[in-house]
Amino acid sequence: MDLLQPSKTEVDFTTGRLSRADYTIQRKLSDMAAMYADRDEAARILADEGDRLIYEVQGVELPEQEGQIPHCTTRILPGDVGGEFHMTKGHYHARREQGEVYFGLSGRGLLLLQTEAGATSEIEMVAGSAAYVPPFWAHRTVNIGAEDFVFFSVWEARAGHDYGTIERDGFRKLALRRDGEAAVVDNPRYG
Ligand code: M6P
Ligand code: ZN
Repeated sequence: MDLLQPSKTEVDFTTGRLSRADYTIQRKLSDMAAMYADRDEAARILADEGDRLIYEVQGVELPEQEGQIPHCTTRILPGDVGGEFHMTKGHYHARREQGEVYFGLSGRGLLLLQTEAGATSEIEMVAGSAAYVPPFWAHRTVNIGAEDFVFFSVWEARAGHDYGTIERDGFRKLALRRDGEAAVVDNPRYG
């Protein structure tokens, strides 16, 4: 295990910008068009309006060693695709036995969780919400507000991201805009 020097990063709560980011990931609609329930609408947006930024992650990178604690911010832009709110790809941890903590910094979000055994859960998040993602729960975040939804995440370095399972099966629940509010409904195409 490497002996690292203590370090500090300033976090802008409104933008999620880190003063010292090792990496920035931008996910656009074209990166995840197939993940939205209404794929036709995703294709129409790409054709008629062009690509759009859905979310951005800035993080502190650490060696993938037991006990290292990577952390990052995520900023999800407001909006929807065919009524389905802008969201992250979502993932299980490659090491299922690793959990994670999310802390809301600004805006309004929904944390969708599910297990492979079929359990689901939704947690509303605002600035100040500390949400716990226990081991074995896949997690996806959704912006259900009119402003950017920004949160801070902390996990164990060996957790790893398993995107493939979600890319194949989707999420069991969808977060849809209904009468201006968020409604969580069953995904008819799950699995
Ligand atoms: C959170 C953490 C990150 C993750 C990010 C975006 O900040 O869980 O590890 O990368 O959300 O989510 P995803 O990787 O599912 O696109
Ligand atoms: Zn995670």
